[in-house]
Amino acid sequence: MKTFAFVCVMALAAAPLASAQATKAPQTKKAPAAAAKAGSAAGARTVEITGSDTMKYSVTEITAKPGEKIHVVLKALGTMPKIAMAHNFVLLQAGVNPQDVANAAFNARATDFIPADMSSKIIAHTGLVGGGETSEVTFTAPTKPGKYDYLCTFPGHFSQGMRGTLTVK
Ligand SMILES: [Cu+2]
Repeated sequence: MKTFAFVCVMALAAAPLASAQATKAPQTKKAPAAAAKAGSAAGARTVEITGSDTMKYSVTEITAKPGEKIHVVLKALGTMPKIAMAHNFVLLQAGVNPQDVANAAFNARATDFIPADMSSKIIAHTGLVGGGETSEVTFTAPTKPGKYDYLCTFPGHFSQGMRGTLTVK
């Protein structure tokens, strides 16, 4: 009984160490490439966002001036295969329910989870990125002050909290 308990304690102690090392290494290695690419959208302010295997954005609040040019660079961290874990950034027009877009996206794998019949509800979106990939989009923030939702439309990610808000003021 005593031996069993000791083994359990050792396993618990080792787990956090291993996961901390695993998440640290890729970030430092690949950061320079993303930064070099971000300079391409002239005159726009760059916002870098990462998406993780835990289905979260690193940035969930963006503030912009009315009509400001914004350049979003989305990078997927993580090691899962793209078919099981990928991310995008989809910015919605004011008043659009992100749940409706997430629901429609479930059946839109052929278009990388961008529902074709919802283009009028979307201000801008990146491509779909798997682990280590980067996609970027430049757009002009709405001129009307207010809050605009953005979300990842990969199935299940919105309900896991992969969403954020662009505030124009
Ligand atoms: Cu996602």
